[in-house]
Amino acid sequence: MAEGKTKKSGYSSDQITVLEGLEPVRKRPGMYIGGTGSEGLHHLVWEIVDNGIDEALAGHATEVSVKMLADGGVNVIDNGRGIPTDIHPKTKKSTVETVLTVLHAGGKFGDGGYKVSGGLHGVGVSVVNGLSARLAVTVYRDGKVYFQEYERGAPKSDLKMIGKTDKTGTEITFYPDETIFKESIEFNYDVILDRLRHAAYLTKGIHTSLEDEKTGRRYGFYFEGGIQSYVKHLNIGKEVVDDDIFYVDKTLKEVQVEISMQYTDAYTEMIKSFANNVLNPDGGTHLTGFRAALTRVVNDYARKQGLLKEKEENLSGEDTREGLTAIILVKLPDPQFEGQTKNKLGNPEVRGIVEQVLAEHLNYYLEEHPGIARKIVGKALLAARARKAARAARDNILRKGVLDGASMPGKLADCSSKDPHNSEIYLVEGDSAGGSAKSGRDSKTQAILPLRGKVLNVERARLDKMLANNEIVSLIKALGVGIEESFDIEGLRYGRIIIMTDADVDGSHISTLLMTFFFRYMKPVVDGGHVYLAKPPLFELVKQGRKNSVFIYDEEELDKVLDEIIARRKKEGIKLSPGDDRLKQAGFIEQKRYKGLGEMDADQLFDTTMNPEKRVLVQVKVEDAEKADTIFSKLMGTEVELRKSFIQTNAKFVKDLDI
Ligand code: 0RA
Repeated sequence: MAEGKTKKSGYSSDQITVLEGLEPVRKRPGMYIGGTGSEGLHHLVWEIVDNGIDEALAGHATEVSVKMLADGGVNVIDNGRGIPTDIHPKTKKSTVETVLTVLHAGGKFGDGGYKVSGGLHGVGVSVVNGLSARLAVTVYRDGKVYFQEYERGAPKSDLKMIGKTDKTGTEITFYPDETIFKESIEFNYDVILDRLRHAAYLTKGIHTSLEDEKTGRRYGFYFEGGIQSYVKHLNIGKEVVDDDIFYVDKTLKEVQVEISMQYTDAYTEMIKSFANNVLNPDGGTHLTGFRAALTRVVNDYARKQGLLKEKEENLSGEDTREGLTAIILVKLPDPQFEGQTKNKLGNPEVRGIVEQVLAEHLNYYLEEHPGIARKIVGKALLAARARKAARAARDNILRKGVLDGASMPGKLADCSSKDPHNSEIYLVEGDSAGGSAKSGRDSKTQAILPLRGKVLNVERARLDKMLANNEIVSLIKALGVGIEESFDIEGLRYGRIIIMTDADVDGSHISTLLMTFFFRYMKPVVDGGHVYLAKPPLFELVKQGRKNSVFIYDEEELDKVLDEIIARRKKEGIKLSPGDDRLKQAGFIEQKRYKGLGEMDADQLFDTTMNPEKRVLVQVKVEDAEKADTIFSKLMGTEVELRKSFIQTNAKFVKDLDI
């Protein structure tokens, strides 16, 4: 069979070997880049960029620039050492060709401590090559310029020396293969920019930049402060306890520990931990070490200064972290991750190392900055007191039995099915839409809980206040999972929790609030993939007699649908109405814009937004909920101006989730 292929395509035997080498990637791209949607497509960029960042981490590069080309390609340049051009002993090809055509050869061939990157990414540039229709590589090294081109992973010729240079580095231009990325091969400027911003925060001394040839947009990042700048960025819009930002960078037993932190007046903590520049959303040994040191040092200081009296109990870890924003970054030769998703750092030695580094430097910092130290301790003492008061108030409320008993909230229209796999609950904005949803629903499987007004600002509210809020109590009771210590995912009464709000700014605010609530208080519900956003239509294209309307859910979809219908009508020989009114040409009499759920009657609401056969649901992923959480802190920040601008620029937030 392979022979047949050879003849047909006329590949040389060398090329066949390469194709066979990269075949697994083309056959199962998902295994290497997660999928062939937008995320997978962007993974190609990360792969190349991360190689440039690796060079910077190893102390050989200071720049990584990305250009989105007008013809759809992506060009990435770094000023690292350049991929070696010598003949590789194993493959007998240039190392450049080896790195680009042999799976897992992208790494630096296990030459000791160098390759600190990855864990999650770092599958290798060969993967990018295998998934590109075309790829060109230019290497600047040893005073010379080398060049090679590939088509669908196969080299068009050997690596050639094409000139002289005094630079070093690697330049790769690739064109994603549209037969693999069937959905789209269009890159998103903001997504790439965000990645480059973070790369610049995490890698001290690196300049990253992005240019979009089509729009002329360009932007560059360089943060002299590295993760200190990152903390500053995260705290924009928050009141800080002191302008000074704690920072330490120390290497102990081959593990480089970098920590930066600053307290704000928020109630929640925002601590991000990274290993070799990869975010570990579930923390791990670095985070544990960090927490241990912080709790110990703050308590020791408070005791020593008499701020905590002998008979008073220690501040809890939670108290010392209230309002804290921190970045923990460790770099180690052999990172190990726990679990399938690799979201948690596992190396046991890291815990003690981080703890020791932080304890030593924080101790020193507090001694050197007594003013700040007092404020930090004062804040933790306040947190402890508030927490105790809140707990007492909460217990008091709980004792009254608000969450007890089988009684369901009055506003809930429950479904008759008691099987969570076969039940879903719609959380509906407003009583009027709630009413329509109740009449339109399939009462066997669909429960409706109308939520009035702005739910509750969970950013500022503590649990006692939350339990005093009827909407929140109704929600907790309806879901059946309890809260805090009593939280138990096993009690979940519905397999799907669907947030249904208007497609406007208020609606996205409410869904952001709800996502934040789930993220903060019911994370396993989000982790389990139970939370969804319903997508009500934006337009109805109305036909004569108001029958067979077509509903449009996305602004961009409108033109496409009209195009399709007009084309089809032409093909079918239907005489189109004269003039250039495309709506009429497509056979509609009106284009109705929906501003809110309340404008639809019960049947329409069911048909467009709740009918399992037709509706559009967007599953809320943990990243989305986390994003909501961050946006939320900003929304609720104390600076009103900032809050305003944020609501305006993020009015389309819910839509952004739909990637
Ligand atoms: C193999 C070995 C070395 C560096 C690289 C590959 C390398 C790959 C890429 C991809 C994009 N930019 C890159 N920069 C470097 C080590 C080089 C040495 O030991 O001199």
